[in-house]
Amino acid sequence: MSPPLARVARIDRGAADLLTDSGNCRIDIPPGSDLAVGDWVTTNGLHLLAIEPRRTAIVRAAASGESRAQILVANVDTVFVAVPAVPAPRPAAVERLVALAWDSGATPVVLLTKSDLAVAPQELHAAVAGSAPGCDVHAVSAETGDGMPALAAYDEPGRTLCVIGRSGAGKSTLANALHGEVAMEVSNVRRDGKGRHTTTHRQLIPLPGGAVLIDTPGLRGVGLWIADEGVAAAFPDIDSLATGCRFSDCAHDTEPGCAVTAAIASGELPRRRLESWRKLEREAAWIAARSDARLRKERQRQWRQTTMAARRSGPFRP
Ligand SMILES: Nc1nc2c(ncn2[C@@H]2O[C@H](COP(=O)(O)OP(=O)(O)OP(=O)(O)O)[C@@H](O)[C@H]2O)c(=O)[nH]1
Ligand SMILES: [Mg+2]
Ligand SMILES: [Zn+2]
Repeated sequence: MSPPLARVARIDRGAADLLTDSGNCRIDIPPGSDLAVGDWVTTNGLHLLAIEPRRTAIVRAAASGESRAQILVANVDTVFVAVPAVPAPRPAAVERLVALAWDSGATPVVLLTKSDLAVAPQELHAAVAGSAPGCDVHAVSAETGDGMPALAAYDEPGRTLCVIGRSGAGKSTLANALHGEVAMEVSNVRRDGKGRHTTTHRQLIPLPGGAVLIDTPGLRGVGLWIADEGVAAAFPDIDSLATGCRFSDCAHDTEPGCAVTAAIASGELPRRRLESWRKLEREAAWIAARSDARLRKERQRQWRQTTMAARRSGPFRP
């Protein structure tokens, strides 16, 4: 009989908290292990035996001087991209997080958090939706409860949710509201509107409907793994326009017969979208050039698997 699977809920230096069908436990992990929150593992009760293949992963690209990329969270189905209503979100920042979420292999859902603070809620909603074509967008306030019932639809057995966004976006407040009691510490944003990096570890939290949610520290932006696939998924408008360009390798710059620049000229596509796309494409190319081939292969395999994979059931089964 194969040993039962457990789910990694939290990792501290040298140890991991696991959720199992028969309660929680803590194991030692070997130095250099690339274990991540959300991983499914087998153990002998004390030590890690094996990590199950990951269906999806959010990855931090190797920083200079490091040889290996770091898996931040694993096996996520739905990524909540938390975008606070205040200060007014920058479209490029939303596009970047959405591309990152797609690239993980999961499906992004944009949450316009702190909706109680929005001055022009409808305009804000429309603007954010324009930066996330094809994604569901929900305005929510964890403070007043406004819009929160819509999120219950995501809390179903077997689903793994993850919330990402900059520090102070309200991720932990949202996690607590969904969990039903305080699981994560929360603190006020600074007077300049920036967060305080209150959450410093990733943590998997069970939700009442049978899903689990992974709360994460505020993203500082740079250094996260984005590849062509994620950028293409975040820009379906540009991707589909590009099929009408005369040249298949069109850079949508000064090429004749470019359907993308034509769409900008006609007002169909905001120029800003193309600029944002270009920036992310460059970033993806840069990451690909300096990443190791092994990880790149693993990511490609994950992409193929997730696009074909049927959802499995049971909160404590991969
Ligand atoms: N008005 C209002 N404030 C909120 C809401 N949600 C969160 N906040 C406030 O925003 C501040 C930051 O919230 P956190 O939940 O700590 O933000 P976070 O995204 O987890 O931040 P980090 O852990 O630093 O990444 C706190 O003062 C919260 O009370 C909301 O829906 N409405
Ligand atoms: Mg937090
Ligand atoms: Zn073109």
